[in-house]
Order: sequence, then structure tokens, then C-alpha cells
Amino acid sequence: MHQAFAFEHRSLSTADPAEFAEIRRINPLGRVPALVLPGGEVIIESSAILDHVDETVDADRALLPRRGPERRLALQRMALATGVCDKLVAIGYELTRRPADKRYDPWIEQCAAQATAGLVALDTALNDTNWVAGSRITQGDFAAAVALDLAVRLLPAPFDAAQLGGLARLRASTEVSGVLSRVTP
Ligand SMILES: N[C@@H](CCC(=O)N[C@@H](CS)C(=O)NCC(=O)O)C(=O)O
Repeated sequence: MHQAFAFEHRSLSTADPAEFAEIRRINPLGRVPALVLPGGEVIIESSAILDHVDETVDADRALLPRRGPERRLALQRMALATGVCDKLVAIGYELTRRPADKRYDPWIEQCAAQATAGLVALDTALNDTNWVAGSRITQGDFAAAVALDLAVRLLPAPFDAAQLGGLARLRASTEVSGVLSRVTP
């Protein structure tokens, strides 16, 4: 059966005071993303949100295998990609939230090295295959593509996205680019 998942996407920024107040009304932690279900229940944390969405579709359309080594691998690739995002977000805060004279470059450099190593590991996972976790598309592929986008925006030189050919190819694939073009703010 082919199911559609209707949703309204609202782009709220934690950097905008009014929008941040609204985010905090939805999620006491004051973080995005958060999914509000029709009955008002709120789900936070990307992996928990995606897990819920996966549960609403048939197994063949789910973006995480239901069990076994395939599920473990996909979850690990997702952890790698969302971990890269965490390090990049930390760099973003250092660059945009902290006064320039209080910026701590060694911390930025450490986060950049961690994020780059995570991206290289994801790129290596793509050797000879189309997807980061085995022979089919998973949530790990979308997370890896989002991590690459964020890296292009936030990683200081000498980061060169052109060296991550596998990730660039994944990002440009019809399956991934078609979805991200609909949800990227
Ligand atoms: N592990 C979380 C990370 C979410 C995250 O880092 N959100 C940032 C987006 S910029 C945020 O809302 N930060 C505000 C804050 O933590 O104060 C997830 O995947 O949902």
C-alpha cells in the first residue's frame, strides 16, 4: 500500500527571540526539530521523530530496517551523521552566538577535525555502494546529506567538499535531493 504522510513544515529559529519563545512552548528544552502530532503529543529528537514516521508505513517503505545487523548498521551511520551535525552546530554557535573577542579557536578547530573525520568515515562507507548502510536507502543517507550541506556552510578552510565525492554523489541522487528540496528552509 502507498501511504502519504501529510505534514505542515514550520521553520522556527532558536536565534530569533519570538520564534525561540514559540519553540520553548512546544519543547521545554527549546530545541528543534519537534514534531507535533494531530492530538497535540510532541515528539523531540530527530531519531525519535523518524522512528515514529517509520512506524506509520509498511516495512518496505520504512527507512530503517526493522531489526538485525542491517538496522544496527543504519543506526550507526545515522549516529555518525547526526554526530557530525552536532559538532557543526557547536561551531555555528561559536561563530554566531559568542562575541568575536571571546571566540575560542582551539575549540572550533577541534570540532572541525571531529566533523571532518565523521564525514570522511561516511564517504568511505560509500565506497562501491550507493548508500551509507548496505544495499538500500536508509535514514542514514538523508542524515549524511544534511551533514554535508551543513559542513559546506560552516566548516572553515581547508575543508574541501570536492574531496568527498561519494557524499556529493549521494547528495545529488534523485532520491535524496528530491526530498531535501522539499524540506530545506
Ligand atoms: N540531537 C538533536 C539535536 C538538535 C539540535 O542540535 N538542534 C539545534 C538546532 S540549531 C537547536 O535547536 N539548538 C538550540 C539549543 O540547543 O539551544 C536532534 O537530532 O534532534
